[in-house]
Amino acid sequence: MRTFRRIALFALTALAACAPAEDPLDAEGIESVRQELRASGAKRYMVACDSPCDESALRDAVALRGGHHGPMIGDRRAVEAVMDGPAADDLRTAGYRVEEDRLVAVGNGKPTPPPPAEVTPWGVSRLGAPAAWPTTAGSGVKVVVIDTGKPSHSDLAAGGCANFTSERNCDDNNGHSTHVAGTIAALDNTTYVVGMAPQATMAYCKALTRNGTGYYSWIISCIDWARLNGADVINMSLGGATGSTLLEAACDDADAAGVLVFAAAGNEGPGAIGYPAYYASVISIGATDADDAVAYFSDTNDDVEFSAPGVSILSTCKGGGLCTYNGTSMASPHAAGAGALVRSANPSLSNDCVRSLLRDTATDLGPSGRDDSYGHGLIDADAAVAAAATYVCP
Ligand SMILES: [Ca+2]
Ligand SMILES: [Ca+2]
Repeated sequence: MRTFRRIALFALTALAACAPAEDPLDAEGIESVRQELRASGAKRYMVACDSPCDESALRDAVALRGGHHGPMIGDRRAVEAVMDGPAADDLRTAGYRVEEDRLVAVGNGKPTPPPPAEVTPWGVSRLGAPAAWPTTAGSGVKVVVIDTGKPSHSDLAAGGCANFTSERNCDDNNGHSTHVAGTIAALDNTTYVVGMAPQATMAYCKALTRNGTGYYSWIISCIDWARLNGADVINMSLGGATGSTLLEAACDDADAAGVLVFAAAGNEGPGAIGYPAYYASVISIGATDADDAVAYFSDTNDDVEFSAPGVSILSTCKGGGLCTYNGTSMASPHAAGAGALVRSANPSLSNDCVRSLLRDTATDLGPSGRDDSYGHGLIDADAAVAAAATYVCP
């Protein structure tokens, strides 16, 4: 049994937040059995029986035919099973009801074809990025996205990638990283969308697998990789509810090395805390909507530093096209993009100085001054870039 804690991405697949169900067959001991069975052409099935059949009889029936059974399904007289076709047929012959267990996908949005002309997403406009582009669009700044891997999309420049997950390659097979990357740096090229800092150099570190989860150890490896490979900015649209001294140390080291570290505040709502966002060395970003209201899911706590758009965010979609996501996962890359613009406008500013500049230029919202929902307010990329060249650090 693994004892590592898992960390999850902070995109909501729908506005109704719901915890993803644990895959009941996903225990590591079972995984190797599944792989063997799959190698022999086995599939997932649901095997049901009628009264008076009981659970143990059902499991025995599967095991007797060389299959591997999982837990009971809901309140059914049915069990999950992995087995080959002849075993399934044999169970049917013996009177069991056998169905193939197929995948259901979340409604993250179907890719849509490119709009007739390039769209500037509302969040990019709201933070004033287009007004900053005559000064800088992020050139010379390297942003590392620690997420589900390297996108493949015509509206994103190619970037390097390191993979610390158990998956074989660095590709984004989830879609979360692709969406996050588009908000930071979708190209200014007349198609699809444009990101906050379209001339920033992008790189990717894969710390989350196709189902959007990964171990703290993988995140830590990615933070260190980014620091040791010339990152100026890190975006982590992910988090877990438990702290880790190793995770905090990795964030502290990145900050000390001059890497601006942005993270999603979290999607657990008022009073909740997510890590790594909660660490002092990490800039915690909450989510707002098009009316500048705090998103209901956005974590509010004494560490939220800024807010940025995170509701109905249009960006690049895995497989091509565009799709709309919600979450503090979408707010953090807006802020990271703004951070890239500021760093590009004046590379000599220290991290503390950049944070101070972002604070001094933010649009205060809600109660006057810093509050636990908006932090210091909505980031204003235009004002921050305009002030960067001559900013006097406090
Ligand atoms: Ca574009
Ligand atoms: Ca305020």
